[in-house]
Amino acid sequence: MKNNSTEIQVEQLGLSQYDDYSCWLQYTKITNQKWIENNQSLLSQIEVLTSSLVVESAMQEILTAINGMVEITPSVSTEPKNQSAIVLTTAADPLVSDYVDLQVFESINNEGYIITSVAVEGYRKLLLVGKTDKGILYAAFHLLRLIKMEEDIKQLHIVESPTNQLRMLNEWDNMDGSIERGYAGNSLYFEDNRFTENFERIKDYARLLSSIGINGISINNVNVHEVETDLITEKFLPDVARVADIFRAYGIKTFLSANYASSIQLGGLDTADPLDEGVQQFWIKKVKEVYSYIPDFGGFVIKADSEHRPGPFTYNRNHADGANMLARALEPFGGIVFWRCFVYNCLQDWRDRSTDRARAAYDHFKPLDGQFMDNVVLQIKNGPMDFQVREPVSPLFGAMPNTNQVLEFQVAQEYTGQQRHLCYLIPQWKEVLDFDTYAKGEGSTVKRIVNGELYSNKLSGITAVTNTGNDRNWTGHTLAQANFYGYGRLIWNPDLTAEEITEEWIKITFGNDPEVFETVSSMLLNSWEIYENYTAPLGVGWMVNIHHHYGPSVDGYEYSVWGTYHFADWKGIGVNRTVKDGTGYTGQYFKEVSDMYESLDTCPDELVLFFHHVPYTHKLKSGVSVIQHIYNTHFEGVEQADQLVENWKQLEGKIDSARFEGVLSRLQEQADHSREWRDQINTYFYRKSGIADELGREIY
Ligand code: GCV
Repeated sequence: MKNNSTEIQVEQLGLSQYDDYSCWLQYTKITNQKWIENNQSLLSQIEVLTSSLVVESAMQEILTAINGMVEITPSVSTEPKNQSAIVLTTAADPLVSDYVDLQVFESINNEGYIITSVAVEGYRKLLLVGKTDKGILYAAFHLLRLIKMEEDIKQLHIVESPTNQLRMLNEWDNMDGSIERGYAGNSLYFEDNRFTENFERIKDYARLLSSIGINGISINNVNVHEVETDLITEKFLPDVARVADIFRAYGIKTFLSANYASSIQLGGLDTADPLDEGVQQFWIKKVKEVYSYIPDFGGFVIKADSEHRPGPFTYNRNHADGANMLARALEPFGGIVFWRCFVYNCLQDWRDRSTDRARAAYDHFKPLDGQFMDNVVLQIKNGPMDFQVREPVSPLFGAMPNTNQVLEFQVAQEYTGQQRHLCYLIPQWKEVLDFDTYAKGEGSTVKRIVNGELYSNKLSGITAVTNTGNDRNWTGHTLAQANFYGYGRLIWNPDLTAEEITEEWIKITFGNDPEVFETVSSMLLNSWEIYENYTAPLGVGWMVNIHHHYGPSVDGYEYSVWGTYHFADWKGIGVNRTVKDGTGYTGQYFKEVSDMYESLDTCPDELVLFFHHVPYTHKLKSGVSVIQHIYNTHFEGVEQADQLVENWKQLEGKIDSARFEGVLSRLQEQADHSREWRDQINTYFYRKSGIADELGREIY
C-alpha cells in the first residue's frame, strides 16, 4: 500500500495529472525543461492554411495538447507569418510544391500525410501536409505522439500512408444500453431503448478513434433485435445523424448493422426473399431515406443466417443474392455492405463427428466467388471458429480472388479473459497478418490479401469488435487500452512490430520512465502466452463456461449444439480435421499449408489438437508428451500470472495511484483465477488419462 514518500514522488513526477479517461491522449505537462525551451517558439504559432471540419478538429486537438503539455496557448492564423510555426496544409497550397518532394507526395494515398521540418525565410516551419484534410488530422495526432514522447521535433521528415483502406470498428451495442460481449460497462450511444445525450463522450471517443486512424464505425450489434431494427426509420435516424455528425468531424464514417428481414418488420411484407421485387423496392426506398438524413452514410453490416438471425437461406437463396440485393440499393449513394461469413450450423448434434464447424464459412462462401457486387465486402473472422486464444487462420483468406474481403478481429476479450485478465493481442494479430496462405505462391500473406494488394480488390481492409464501453477508462482493465490502441496502429501499418506499437503506447499512456517501459512492455508482450498456458491447450479451444465464456469448464461445450468439441476420452484428445480420415478441413487450405497441417510431422505444436486427435502420450516437437505439456504449461501459467502481479507492484510510485491500484486488483484476480483454470484442467486430464505428472506436482 501507498506510503507518504510514494505519494510525494507521485506528486513530483506530475503523475496526478494522468487520467485513465484520456487513455493515450495524456496531455500532461512535460517536465523536461530543456525540451520545452528547444521547441517553445515552434509550438507557439499554428498556421491553418486550409479549412474544413476535420482540419478544425486537428487544430483544436493541437491547441488542447500544447496547452496541456507545454502550458502555452499558441496563436492561430490562417495565413503564413514570418515566424516559426506548425503549419496545417494540403496539396493545394504553394508551400507544398516549394517544400515537399512532389513525387513522394504523389505516392501517398488519400489519407496519407507528410510531416516535414523546413526553413522558410529563416523561420522554422513544421509542415503537416495531408493529401486531404483527413491526412492533416492523422498528422496532427502523429506529431502529438512525438511531443508526448519528448522526441526531437525539429528535424522531422515523415511520410505515412495507411496500408488498409477500410479501418473499421464494430460495436456490439444494444439499444437497451447493454453491449453483447462488452466488458467495460454499457453503451456510449444507447440506454433504455433510446439514444443517450452523452455527446461529449462520443466526441472524446471519436478523438481516440481518429488518433489511431480508424475511419469507419458501425454503432450497433450485428445481432439486430426488434428495437434496433428501427434504427433505419424516422424514429431514430435523426439521432443516428447526430452521432454521424460527431464522427464526421474526425474523419469517421458511420455504419449501421441492419436486420436482414427488415422488409417484414418495417415494410409490412411477408417475405425477405432477396429476389422478390417488393423486397428489393423496400430496400431501395429505405436506403434513400437513410441517405436523406446522413448523406455520407457508410452502409450496412449484416449478420445473416447465423446464430438464429434471418437470412436468404429461408428462401432457398444464397448469400450473394442476399448481399447484392442490399448492395444494389446502396450503390447509387456510394454505400457498402459488410456481409459476415460467420455462417455455421449452431444446432449441431454432438454425436455427429462428420460435421465440422470449422469448415462452414469456406463451404458456404467459396462457391460464390465472383458473384458479389463490387460494393459488397465479405467480413471474415481471423480464424474458422470464434476468436479463440489460438486458432489457425481462416482458409477463406485468399480463396476468393474475385471477391472483396475484410478481416475481422475481436478486440473485446470474449475468450481471452474478458478484460479481467491481461491478454495483449497484438502478437496474435501479427501472426495472423503475417501468415502465408500461398494463395498466389509464397509470400501471399493475409495482410497482402486483406489490404487488397494480392487480387487488386476494389474494397479491402480490417475490422474488429471493440473492447470499449462507458466505464470511465473505456476498457475496464487499463492495460486493455493497449489492445484498442494497438489494433488501430497495426491496421494502419501491419508492418509495425508488436514491440514498436507497445513502446509507443506505454510512453504516451504512462510517460517516459524507462522502468515503466521495460516492465509494462514485458508484461504485455508475454501475456498472450501466459493466458494460453493456463487455459485451453494446443489449439483445441473453448473449455469455457457455456454462454458467458468466462472461466474454465472443460466439458462446457462438449455435449452442446455449438459444434465446438475437444473429443477427449481416456486415450487421447483433439479434432481430426485431416483429409485422410478426418473432417477434410485441412483440404480447404492451399497445398503448402494444407500439407503442413495434414501431417502430424509438420503440424505446429501449438495447433496440434486443432487438427489431430492424438494419444496423451504423443510426443510433441518440443520433446514432451501432450499430457506432460498440459501439466507443465498449466503450472507455469499460474507462476507467470503471479509474476505479473509482482512485476506490476514494482511500479508503485511510478504510475498514478488510480491506475496503479486498478490494474493491481485485476492482476490479482487473474492470478487467483488462473489457479482455478490450472486445477480444473490438470485434474480433468489426470482423471481421464490416469497418467501422473512426471514432476509429481499437486493435481486433485
Ligand atoms: C454478436 C460469438 C459471440 C456472439 C456474437 C457472435 C458473432 O458467437 O459469442 O456473442 O454475436 O460470435 O460474431 O456474431
